[in-house]
Amino acid sequence: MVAVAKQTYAQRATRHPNPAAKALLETIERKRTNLSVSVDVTKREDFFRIVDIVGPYVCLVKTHIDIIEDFDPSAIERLKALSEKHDFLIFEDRKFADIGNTVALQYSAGVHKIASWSHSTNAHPVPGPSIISGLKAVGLPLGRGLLLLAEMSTKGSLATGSYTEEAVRMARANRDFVIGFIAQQRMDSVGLREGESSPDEDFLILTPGVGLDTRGDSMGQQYRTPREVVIESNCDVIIVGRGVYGNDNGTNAEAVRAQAERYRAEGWKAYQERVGISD
Ligand code: S5P
Repeated sequence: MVAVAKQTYAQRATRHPNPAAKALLETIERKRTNLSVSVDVTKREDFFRIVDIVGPYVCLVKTHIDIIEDFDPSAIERLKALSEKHDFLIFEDRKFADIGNTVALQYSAGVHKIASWSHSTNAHPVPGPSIISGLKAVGLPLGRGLLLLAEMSTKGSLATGSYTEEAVRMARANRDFVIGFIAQQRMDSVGLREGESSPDEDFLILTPGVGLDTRGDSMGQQYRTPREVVIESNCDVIIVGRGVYGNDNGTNAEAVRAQAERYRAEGWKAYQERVGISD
């Protein structure tokens, strides 16, 4: 069997059993982009302006819907319309971390009703497998997918070693719903017990902490380049926030567009080099 990291997105799409993962792999291949832009701004108009500019260059728009100050339900309709216009999927970066019953409510209800519009979301494995059961009860019937935070990009992260290994084991026990990890490297050989061989699985690795012009911020974030992430660490999707829209809420539309195109090109070139294909 060819290692997952050496397969093309198209090959992986044909075999993936989860509809959210399959759709993401197909979108990546169709649009030739493994870039996800994380749109972390607090005003609706800034949010939608950035999404409309970066839309053609991304496979996935990552949201923190709870930081939008002037949110109302029509914002979701507008986001869905842009997702259709530009052919991207939506990932609400909610980072659930509570007991099963609570996360099921947070995922399905409240102001944001995340499960009704977000193709994928993520959770910290810290509560143990019950967090997956809670989210799965809501998300699986809707064809959603879950990403577990197996590692973090921040300085001093506690998500290392046996914590990361247990996260991978939790995912392996729930392959119908857990589609991959937020992590800094591939997890294929992580968490295997002595004598266990690598199972036939395809977990997507989505990686934040990506930047071309700086190595970090003043609050513990650490950046690596798309090449480091995609070639050295074999990750699948690069997640870029401020590297694309800067520190001024993406006011300069042309600069945002140019950065989105730059990160898209870097991420795609690195992928092609990894799997050994050219145009
Ligand atoms: O380990 C992580 C996990 C996540 S999801 N490190 C991260 O930075 N993130 C998210 O990625 C973070 O919440 C933010 O939305 C984005 C990175 O933004 P940037 O502006 O630093 O690129």
